[in-house]
Amino acid sequence: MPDVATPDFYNIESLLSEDERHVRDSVRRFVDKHVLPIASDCFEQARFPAELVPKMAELGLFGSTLTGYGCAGLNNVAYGLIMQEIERGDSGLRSFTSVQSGLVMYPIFRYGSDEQKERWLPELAKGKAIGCFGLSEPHGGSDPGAMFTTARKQGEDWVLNGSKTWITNGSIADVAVVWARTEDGVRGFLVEKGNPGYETLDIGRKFSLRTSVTSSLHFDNCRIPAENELPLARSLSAPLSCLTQARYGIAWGVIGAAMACYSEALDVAHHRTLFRELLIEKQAIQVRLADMLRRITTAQLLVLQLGRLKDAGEMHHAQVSLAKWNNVRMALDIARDARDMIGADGITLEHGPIRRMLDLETVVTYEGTQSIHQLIVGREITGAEAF
Ligand code: TGC
Ligand code: FAD
Repeated sequence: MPDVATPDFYNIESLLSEDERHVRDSVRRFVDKHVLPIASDCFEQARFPAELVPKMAELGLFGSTLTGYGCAGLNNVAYGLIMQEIERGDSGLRSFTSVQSGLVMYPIFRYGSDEQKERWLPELAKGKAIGCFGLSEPHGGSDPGAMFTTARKQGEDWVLNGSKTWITNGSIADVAVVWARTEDGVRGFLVEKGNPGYETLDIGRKFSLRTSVTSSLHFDNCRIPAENELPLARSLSAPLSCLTQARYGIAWGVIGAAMACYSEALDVAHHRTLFRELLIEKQAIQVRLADMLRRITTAQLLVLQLGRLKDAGEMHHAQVSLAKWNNVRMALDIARDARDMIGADGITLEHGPIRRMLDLETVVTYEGTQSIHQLIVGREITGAEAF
């Protein structure tokens, strides 16, 4: 009989090390105690639960795979389990963690100078500084190579012009990792909050990822010192390599959202009587629950192997694309099905699936839409670009 709240039908537990299990269990406890009790209210109020940031930092959840600078130095499977557990609580909070870790701390760690690392990584790890990642632009996020934001050298400084949109953590970020076109190709820059010529504007009326702050970033002759350029980022492959980190975390994270929906649908089916029988006694309901478990189990095995490849330094970014596409689709389908199995009650925030479903509409779009990931895998199979 599978565990209801956190299904593990194939005893994947036995494939985890003691350290990996320990990390997962401590995040699981944190989510049960601090995230799940407030997630629906935060969603309804469109409120980012900033009060959780210090607790998450204390648990070592930011930049957890990095070494030094106060980071935990965990392996990638442990990192994936962290993402799974956080998203079992809330996709917006997982998004915050993905951006802080994979899209801000990672590029500073990989492409930054020693001074940039010393200045930002310890503060970001402690949650005392918050970061955002500005790549997408209004013309179309799927094609970042066509970016319009420019950076021009003026004396020793760089001057940025242009705008980014749909940026997670935008207005609450102390530091923005911004990608801009220069005469020598795409480069990355650290833009600090309050820098003259730099403004943010929050995007409202969102029906998805309501617990996460999303903003546009505007650069109007924004002058930043030369030392704020990321010295080792030399082309578009730098921001794309950051996306690989975030996509990897998403592929794990959405399993948490799917687990939560499955578990709630199962619970309701155990207690609701229709046509003189409990719902769990209906064949059609059993088929739907079995199908959810099938999809969750295959997604769990997929990311575990992906994580082992990543830890061995053998992971290819097209493998991450397949996992992001498969697992987000799996979670979105399960959320919709769970919503339906709860009937009319399922459209209220008294139950989780409607919130998960709406949030997953973002997750299927950001970090590469489903079509983009299909085309990345298609290119890998055929060698032909079809973007
Ligand atoms: P393309 O020719 O494919 O690549 C240019 C160079 O980059 C290398 N590369 C990668 N490296 C590491 N990881 C990846 N995922 C990489 N993808 C490509 C590639 O090998 C090449 O290197 P080199 O040395 O030969 O120059 O570039 P393209 O312009 O044709 O782009 C192709 C495409 C469509 C795959 C790319 O533009 C793409 O991935 N588009 C989707 C954009 C996207 O996902 N944006 C996400 C923005 S961030 C976000 O959504 C945050 S959400 C918050 C959260 O995570 O929770
Ligand atoms: P478009 O690129 O305009 O795509 C529109 C449609 O066209 C999609 O269905 C797409 O699949 C399809 N399409 C595109 N190209 C092709 C093709 N070649 N063939 C067939 N179909 C195609 N970005 C950041 O940089 N940083 C962030 O922190 C960030 N956070 C986000 C948070 C939220 C809540 C959201 C919703 C988005 C966020 N994004 C962020 C932006 C996100 O990465 C983009 O939304 C995404 O890359 C898609 O870009 P787009 O929305 O402009 O859609």
